[in-house]
Amino acid sequence: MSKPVQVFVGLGSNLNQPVEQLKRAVAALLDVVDLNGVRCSSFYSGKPMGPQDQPDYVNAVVQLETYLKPRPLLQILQRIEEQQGRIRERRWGERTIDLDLLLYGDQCIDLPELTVPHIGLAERNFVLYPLQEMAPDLYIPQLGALAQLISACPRTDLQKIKQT
Ligand code: ROI
Repeated sequence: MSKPVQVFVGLGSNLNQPVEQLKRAVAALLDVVDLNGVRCSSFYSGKPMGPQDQPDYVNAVVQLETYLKPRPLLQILQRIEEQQGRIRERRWGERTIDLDLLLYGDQCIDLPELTVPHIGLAERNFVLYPLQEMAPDLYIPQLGALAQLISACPRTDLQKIKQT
């Protein structure tokens, strides 16, 4: 085996105790033998992107290393969503837990079930700011330097949550 791929996963929840949902998802990722060096950003709270008649979100980004190919990795993320009883009522609506494969090394992936870099990444402050905390010098394929994207994406209402 050559080198593991560096992966970033976005976590989001706005139902059923979002902070606990995120903690559970991080614990589940730490438990997967094929995922190494799992570390999580701070948790952030913010207003929903999309319909405003839903609770605020809690978001974070996890960085990890793996030799898994994108599809098996995606299946692991989906299994964790299912284990946490993922509810998704409507498009762009409330959800118990979302695990989005944001970045897979420097690869661009365009499959029916998976687009990497994740669609909308450049407009989502709740992804960019936690990413900056983890990897300030990151370069995002097709989109450019993270620092550049951050400078074009206002932080607005995004707040770091104090963690105990
Ligand atoms: N808005 C925020 N703030 N955080 C999310 O994780 C999130 N996820 C989504 C939509 C509905 C687009 N809005 C969000 O899927």
